[in-house]
Formats: sequence, structure tokens, C-alpha cells
Amino acid sequence: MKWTSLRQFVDFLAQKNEIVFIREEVDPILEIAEIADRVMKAEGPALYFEKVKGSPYPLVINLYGSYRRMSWALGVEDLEEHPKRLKELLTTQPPSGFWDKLKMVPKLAEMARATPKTVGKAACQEIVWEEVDLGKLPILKCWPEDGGRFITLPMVITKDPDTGRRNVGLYRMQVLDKTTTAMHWQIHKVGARHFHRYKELKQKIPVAVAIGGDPALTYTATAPLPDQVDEFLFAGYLKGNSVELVDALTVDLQVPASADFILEGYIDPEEAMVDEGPFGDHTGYYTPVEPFPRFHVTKITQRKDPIYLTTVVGIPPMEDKFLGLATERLFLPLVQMTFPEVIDMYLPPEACFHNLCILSIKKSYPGHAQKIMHSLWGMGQMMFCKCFIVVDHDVDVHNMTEVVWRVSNNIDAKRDLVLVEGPVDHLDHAAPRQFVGSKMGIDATRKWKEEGYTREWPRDLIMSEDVKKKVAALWPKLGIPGRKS
Ligand SMILES: Cc1cc2nc3c(=O)[nH]c(=O)nc-3n(C[C@H](O)[C@H](O)[C@H](O)COP(=O)(O)O)c2cc1C
Ligand SMILES: [Mn+2]
Repeated sequence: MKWTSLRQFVDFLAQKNEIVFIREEVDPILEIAEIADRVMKAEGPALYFEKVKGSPYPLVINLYGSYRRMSWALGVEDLEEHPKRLKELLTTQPPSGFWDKLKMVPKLAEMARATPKTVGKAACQEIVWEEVDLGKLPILKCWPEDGGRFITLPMVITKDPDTGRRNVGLYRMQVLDKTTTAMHWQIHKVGARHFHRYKELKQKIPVAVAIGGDPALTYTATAPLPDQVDEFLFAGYLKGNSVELVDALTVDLQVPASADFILEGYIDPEEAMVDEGPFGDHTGYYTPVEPFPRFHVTKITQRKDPIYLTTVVGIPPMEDKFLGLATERLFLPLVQMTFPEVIDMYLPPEACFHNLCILSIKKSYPGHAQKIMHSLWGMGQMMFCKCFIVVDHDVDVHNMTEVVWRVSNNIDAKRDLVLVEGPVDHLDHAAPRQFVGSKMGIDATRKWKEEGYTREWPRDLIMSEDVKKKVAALWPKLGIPGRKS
């Protein structure tokens, strides 16, 4: 499963009965969003709209909207294959002897295969538009009070002016007119950092935006990778082969060869900011109007037979639940590399992921739960977490029945609540001031004597094994309906 185009993936989904082709003409203004929202809430199929009112291009939405499709998009049958492989890679000891070195070779080859490769000719440049007109694309207006139409799954490619290092981030783009959009890179994101650096240098920023292509690429643009890690390298690692890149036609950037559409252009940091929003956001609320830079599109290229890839965000759960789930699973081994005491991690989609994080840890010293909260508040986009709940290693963090039982029983509010202040997500509307607010941690682990708990911690209820066995043997004779054992 190594996708070379979005269409190839769509064909695969068709074989698997995981996509519905809609022939009826539908309006990209609100109608597609309403249809997609209903399907997303039911974890239904991907939707391919053949006729979008006002555009010659077909549109696909809810591509990632199930566990299976998310796994396939990343080239595997089961998403869990990725953290397993990552864990192996990360826990590989530096080789000491000859045999160890030999054993390392396949792992190094795996990494080498992941490096992006430049090609001379690419599908994404098969057609070059004579004139830029964003109005031709089937861009959605998602919610009634939205400020306009938004490109919701763009891979925004920029380069660090000092190091030349590439970044790919998924930042929505509101169409302003035929040739310009707003660029919604939030204050903490790498795109925004590049913007401020170019502003200091008084230079325009070359920007390229890719839409569609190999479905693994769009995922990696959403992944909270460290600034220095190239999203396309990470995609190559996930796919097991290099992402093919081609030089953009008019800007000094490379773009993924497999993309369906490429928008090339620039942002001028000297230019006035534009009003971006309102936008019905993934928080489930409207994000109000805020100033963001204007992106000038100077060239559009496309495949011969392109599909416009998009999504709609809103009150969870939506399609992005599965993009977030992929991140939760893929980043667990990375968290564990630094903090091996972390057993598992759950970011409930209802909490828009970063608002709540439930962690199980193998506690080995007093105050360990607090240490892990503070560590993760200092780790990349985990800083946005408004509430950490830390439980012991034997609690299944994905089982909310167990989590609620353990947490509500185990905590003493005064002792177990940690309150801190610091940066919060750009979209957080609860903080008294934008960007800074408070966060809490709940230590729901068993308390130790050294933590000031001098009473006897109660034991878990566990039935004895011999009784369990006896009842299992008896069960068929009991005539109790509804349970096999
Ligand atoms: C559907 C979707 C839409 C998103 N929209 C935005 C956005 O408009 N602005 C933004 O800064 N981040 C947005 N994000 C989150 C970023 O893509 C994510 O934080 C990513 O890691 C940023 O990459 P960077 O670290 O290279 O900047 C969105 C994520 C998803 C899944
Ligand atoms: Mn990045």
C-alpha cells in the first residue's frame, strides 16, 4: 500500500466499499458540509462529489474518517503497526560488535529510503493554469457564519530563511478574492515563525501549497513534529519509500509530485494583515475575526485528472478525530523515548485532543505524576494541554468507565490538583487573555506514604482464579442468557 496519487487511493476505497460516489449536483456553500457532517458523525464512508456547483473539479471529503481508512492512508492495515516500528527504531541501541552493526543495516536502509527524492517531471504540474482564479476550485463554505470559503486541507510549504530547512504545516486558508487568501498559521506554529523571520529580514516569503496527492502527506502536515523535522521525510519513513518532490515552477521551493493541485506564490510581511474568519472551528465554536497575512497566489498547477481534497471541522467528533488519533498513536513511542515510564496515552476527541490528556505511568518515586505533567507541558504542542490526568500503569486509559471510576475515587482535591500558568492554544476561548492561561493536572495515582498518605491504600477487588475457573466450567449449565461465559 504505497499510494502514488489520491485517485489511486480513492479507487482502492471504492474496491473496499468505503467511498460513496455522489452524482447529484451539490452546492459547496454549506450543503456539502451539512452532508459530510452527518456522515462523519456516523463514522460513515468517504464521499466523492462528482458535480460541485460552480466548479469543474470533483471533491473528496471524509477520506480519513474511519480507523481503517486512516490506517490505509498511512500505508498499513492497522495504525498500530507504525508505533511498533517506530518503537523498534527508537529503542535500537548503538551497535557495539560486528553482528550488531550488521543488524543495524536494514534500519539504516529504512531511514535512507525515507529521504525525499527530487524528480524532473511530476503529475502535479501536468497542467499549468493560464490565469489564477481560485473561484474555479470547489472550495467550501462550512458554517453559516463563516467569513467565506476556506481551503481546509492545504499543505503549506515554507523554508526557514536561515537554515533553508523546509516546513510543511496544515493551516487553513480563507479565499479573499480570485488570487489571494488569508494564511491562518497560528502564533505557535512553524509557518508563523518563518513569517516573523522573513519580516525581520524585510523579505517576501515564498510559499507553495499542495492539495491532495498521496494521502499520507496531508496527515504529516498535521503532525506535531519538532521544528527541525521535515514532514516529507517523516512521510517517507511512514511509507517506506521516498516522497517524490519537484521544483515549483515560480518559487524556490519543492512540492510533492503526487499532489492534485499546487498553489505557488508569496506573502509580503510588509503588507497589511487581513481579516480572517469567523470560522466554525474544530473546537465546535466560531473562531472570531483575527488578523492574518495575505497569501498571493501567482501560479496554479494541477494533475490532468485532479480531485480536490477537503474536510469540514466542527463539534466533535468529525473527520479530524482520526488525524488526531494517528498522532496520539504515532507519538506515544516518541514520548516514551524520553519518558519510558509512560505506558499509554489517550487524548479524547471530544476534548479536541489537546485539551485533555489521560496518561498511565509506572510510578517509581513520590511525585512522579507531577513530574510527568510538567515534562509534557514542556514538550512541543503538548504545551496546549489544559488538563492532564495521570493514572497508574494498570489502568486502561482508553476505557472511560475505568478512568472515571479510578480518578473520582482516588483523588483528594487539595492534594492532587496541580495548577500552572503558561501558553495556551491560539484558539482557546476560555483563557482570560488570548494565548496565556492556566492548566491543571490531576494526579489520580495511588498515593504513597512518602507523598504524605499515611493510611493504608485499599486493595483492588479481584476474584480468585480457582473460583473463576469453576464458574467458567459451570456457566453453560446455568442457562443465563446473553453471556457465553
Ligand atoms: C483539519 C485541521 C485543520 C487545522 N488548521 C490549522 C490552522 O488553520 N492553523 C494552524 O496553525 N494549525 C492548524 N491545524 C494544526 C496544525 O496543522 C498542526 O499544529 C501542525 O502540527 C502544525 O505544523 P507545524 O508544527 O509544522 O507548524 C489544523 C489541523 C487539522 C487536523
Ligand atoms: Mn513542522
